[in-house]
Amino acid sequence: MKIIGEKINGTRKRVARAIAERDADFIRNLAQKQAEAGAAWLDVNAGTHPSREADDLIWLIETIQAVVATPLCLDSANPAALAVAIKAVNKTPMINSISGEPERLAGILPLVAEHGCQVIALAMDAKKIPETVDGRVAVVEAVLGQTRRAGVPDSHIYVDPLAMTIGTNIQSGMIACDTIRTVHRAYPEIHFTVGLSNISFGLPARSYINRAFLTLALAAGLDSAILDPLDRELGAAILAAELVLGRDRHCLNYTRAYRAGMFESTQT
Ligand code: THG
Repeated sequence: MKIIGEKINGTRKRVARAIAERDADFIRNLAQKQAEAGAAWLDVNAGTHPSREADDLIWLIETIQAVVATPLCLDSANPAALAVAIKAVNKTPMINSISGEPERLAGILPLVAEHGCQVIALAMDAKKIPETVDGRVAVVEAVLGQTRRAGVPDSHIYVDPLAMTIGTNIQSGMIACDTIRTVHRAYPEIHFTVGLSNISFGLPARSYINRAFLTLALAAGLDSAILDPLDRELGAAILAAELVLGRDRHCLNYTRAYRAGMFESTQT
């Protein structure tokens, strides 16, 4: 499974401060730590200041690229900010995200097609996030109709079924898993991702819930996730789940991680 490192996110207080103060050391450290921990992409979210978002994104991108070569996942719903940010990246980025919302599709899909980006497609439209699996699958199918028409290959799409907190809907975990399973069967080339920690929002001892959900979602077809790559317990749970699912040939990743000391009970 590929990890999208979540830590450079301006909705987190400490990161918001680092962005406001142009504290490059703090951002560089987050980038290096996540890259060393094996993140395949680093999510970059400048926070929610529309007037500053493009400038803040450019500063983040340049600061990160000065220390790591890991590709970036540009996390913004703002087409204008994304258009500017795409010009600042060294490697073709992943775009986070499009949805069934017509304005977002019209603004972002042409950028994705022009630059050959991978893109996260949320299972929601302008109205809302559908409550049922059938509703989410229908939104995904409509979005895939548009991405195909724009010439974006299915293999560049990462469908995010949207994990909503189980605290307000006890079925949330199964709705996300069944959405993945259904889309996976109909569109074998499509990838999947999920913002892992949403599932446990508002509940205690969240890490157990996150790990149980991740394991079940992996079995349904999940092949990437937005999470904290520095969480070693979570990393161990992922390795074990992939091993049991038959996705770790000769148990190589698991045994290598063991030998590297990954399973020793040290804190990150
Ligand atoms: N889907 C997609 N993109 C997303 C989300 C999604 N982007 C944003 C978010 N959801 C995923 N990213 C984060 C980033 C940080 C946290 C949660 C989700 C977070 N961090 C904790 C904190 O800030 O205190 C703890 C982590 C830490 O200790 O470092 O909560 O669903 N497509």
